[in-house]
Amino acid sequence: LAMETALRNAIDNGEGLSLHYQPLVDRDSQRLCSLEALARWYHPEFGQVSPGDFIPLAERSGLILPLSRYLMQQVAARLRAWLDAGLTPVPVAVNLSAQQFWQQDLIEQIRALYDEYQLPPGLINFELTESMLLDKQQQAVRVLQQLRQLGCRVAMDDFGTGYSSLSYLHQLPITTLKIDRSFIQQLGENQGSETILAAITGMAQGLKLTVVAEGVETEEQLNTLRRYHVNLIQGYLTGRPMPAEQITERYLAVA
Ligand code: G
Ligand code: G
Ligand code: MN
Ligand code: NA
Repeated sequence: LAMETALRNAIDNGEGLSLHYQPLVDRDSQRLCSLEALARWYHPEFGQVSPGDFIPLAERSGLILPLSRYLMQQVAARLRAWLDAGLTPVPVAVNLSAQQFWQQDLIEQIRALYDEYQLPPGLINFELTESMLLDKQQQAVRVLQQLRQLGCRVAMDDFGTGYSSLSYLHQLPITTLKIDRSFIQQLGENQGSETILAAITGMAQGLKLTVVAEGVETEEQLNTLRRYHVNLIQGYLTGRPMPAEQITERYLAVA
C-alpha cells in the first residue's frame, strides 16, 4: 500500500517517473529504425522499481490509465523536442496494457496528442500482447483498424509466449511481430528454439509482417537470425534502453 501511494504521488507530480528508449535497428545495415519507450520509476525510499513490478501494481490499483496518459504525453513531448531541434526522429513504440487498449477514448486521446504536439503521422506506434485480445477478437479488430487509420503501426509483443494461435494472427490488422526473447536466448542451446524461429518467421513472411527479434545479446544469435525472415534487432547487443539524451547524442545528432 505504501508503494501504491508513492506511485500515485509520482504520477500526480511526475517525480521519479521517466522513460528510457531502446533502439530497434535494421538487422543488416544496423541503422536505427525505431525506438521502444520503456517506463522507469525511481523512488527515494524504494529505489529503482522495475516496471515488471510497478506496471502490474498500477494495473491492480487503477493507476494504469493516469500513468499511461502521463507516459504517452512524455513520448509526444520528446518527439516534439526532437523535431524542434531540427532532428529527424524515428517512430517510438509505446506498450499498451489491456485496460488502456480497451478504454473507450483511446483513439481520441491519441488524436489529441498528435494535435497538441503537432506531430506528423506515424511517429507513435504501439505494442500489445496476445492475452489482451483473447475472447474479444471482433472488438479488437475494430480498435486495431482505428489505430491503423491514425497511421500507427501495431506490434504483437512477446510473441510465442501466449496462446499463439498462428492462424488467428492473419485476422488482426497488425504490422509487426516481436519474437519473445526467450526463444532468441535459447538459440544455439536447443534445436527446438530454432525450429520455432523458422516456423514463426515463415508465417510472418507469408502474412507480410515486419519481424523483430527481441533480447538479442550475442553475435551468434544475430548470425542465426540472418538465416530467417527477421527485419529488426532489439537487444543489449545493438543497444540497451537509455535516456532520451543518449538517443539524441548517439543516433540523431547531426555531426
Ligand atoms: O523495461 P523492462 O524490460 O524492465 O520492462 C518490463 C516490462 O514492463 C515489459 O513487459 C514492458 O513491456 C513493460 N513496460 C515497460 N514500460 C511500459 C509502459 O510504459 N506501459 C506498459 N503497459 N508496460 C510497460
Ligand atoms: O515485454 P517487453 O518486450 O515490452 O519488454 C521489454 C524488456 O526487455 C525491457 O524491460 C528491456 O529492458 C528488456 N530487454 C531489452 N533487451 C534485452 C536483452 O537483450 N536482454 C534482456 N535480458 N532483456 C532485454
Ligand atoms: Mn514491448
Ligand atoms: Na517483448
